[in-house]
Amino acid sequence: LTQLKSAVAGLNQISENEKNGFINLVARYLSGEAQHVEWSKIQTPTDKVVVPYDSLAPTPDDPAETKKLLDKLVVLKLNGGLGTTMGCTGPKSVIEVRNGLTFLDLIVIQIEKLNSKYGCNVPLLLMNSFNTHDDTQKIIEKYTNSNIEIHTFNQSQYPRLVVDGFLPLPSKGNTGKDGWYPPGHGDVFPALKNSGKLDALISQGKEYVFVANSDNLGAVVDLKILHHLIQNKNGYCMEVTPKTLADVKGGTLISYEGKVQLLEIAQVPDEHVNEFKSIEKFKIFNTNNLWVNLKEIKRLVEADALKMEIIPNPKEVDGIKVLQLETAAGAAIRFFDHAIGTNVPRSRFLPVKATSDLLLVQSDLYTLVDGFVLRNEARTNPANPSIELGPEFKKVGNFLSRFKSIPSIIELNGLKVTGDVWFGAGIVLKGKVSISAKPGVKLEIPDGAVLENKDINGPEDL
Ligand code: UPG
Repeated sequence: LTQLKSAVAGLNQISENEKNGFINLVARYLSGEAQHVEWSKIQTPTDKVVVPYDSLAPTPDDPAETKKLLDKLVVLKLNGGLGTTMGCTGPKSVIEVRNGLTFLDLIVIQIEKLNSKYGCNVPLLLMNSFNTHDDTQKIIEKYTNSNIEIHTFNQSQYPRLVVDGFLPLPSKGNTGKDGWYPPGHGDVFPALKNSGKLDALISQGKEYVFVANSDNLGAVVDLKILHHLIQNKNGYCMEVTPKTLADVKGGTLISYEGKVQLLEIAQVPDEHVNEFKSIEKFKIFNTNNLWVNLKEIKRLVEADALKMEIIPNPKEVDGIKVLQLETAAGAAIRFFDHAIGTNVPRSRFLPVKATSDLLLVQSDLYTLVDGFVLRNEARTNPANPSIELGPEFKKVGNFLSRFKSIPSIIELNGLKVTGDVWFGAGIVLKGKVSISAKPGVKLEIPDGAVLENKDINGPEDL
């Protein structure tokens, strides 16, 4: 650690706060702080701890009261991540989701509508990383004349650690961006404080921050939750939602030693992983929609009390094995006073992680109203269709070029596409459809085709 400290001291690209934060994180990691939980102590949280959304008190009818509530709120979107899984080089939030509007556009429209409806001033904060700062800054210029305040701040920039010798990659001569990483969204709390934004917001009379992943289209301001938290003085609230087989890797909320706590798959002993993934024992998972009291954040950050579990993330840069240590914002729940979860409807979790999700939100399964992505009531099945697209569809650009128009999927249950497949306009998919092009053969689905419970392996099957 002494060697590491002196190497880090010489990194003049980062601030003293960042150097200290990094050294503390590595020291905690090396001390081998317990990451695993004692399985027998895990308890299912009661309805008092994970409050069903429907049992939250109704919001006040008086719009003036609503304005007062909203004036205590600030919305923060986690915007430090890149869109690499979807084949984009810049921030994920600039991907066009629907009608030519990006995640960021939709977020801004939603808050604009809220502010004009209630005459309130809910500001938008974007937490960027060194990876997303420049691009985001350029893009938000177009909102200068909107009726919302947009603030940005950067999260920390930490050096990647070379596994062999445990020294920072940048001090080994790697001077490019690859030498660094943003240490996970758990960094949001110290980053808010270090940027000066936390104190500024508190002095403006703001009380709560609503934190959400920028790619979750369902993460819109919810008055009922805000009202409940203010009434009950809850320091922290995590929105969870019933787990389906598609979410088995997500973190879950448990009661542990008298506290509510997030349990992530990384903390689960090997012999219990299957139990963790089952949807019988752990029925809910974290949407990462988090509501947090600003003064509580200040108190805990200043006391250096937010010691979230460290998630080691091994990577390789130019053939060198490196490690990045990260933390997650949801894991902070156990440090806050009167922390609760609330079990919300699935509509509050509509993430776009891959082009298969993009297919869902661009289709007739959803409509766009005032920046809100709403599910089409014509679909009777509460579950969304499962979509599996081959590697040819992985990048957003390739995905878009392969559809003349997005098919109608209201009555679809499952779609699997493999190989060089191209979709015409006005196609309707129903039931279970599998389309597979033979290697080296281009398979075109003609305009207007209606495919119901079909297995298509070539033009002869159409
Ligand atoms: N992000 C940052 N900084 C970072 C890392 C991520 O701002 O250093 C942002 C990222 O841009 C995205 C959000 O944080 O908007 C979430 O990151 P992502 O990698 O997409 O999600 P995970 O961290 O894998 O999972 C989070 C929670 C998990 C929850 C899941 C719901 O940790 O418990 O189930 O979100 O999607």
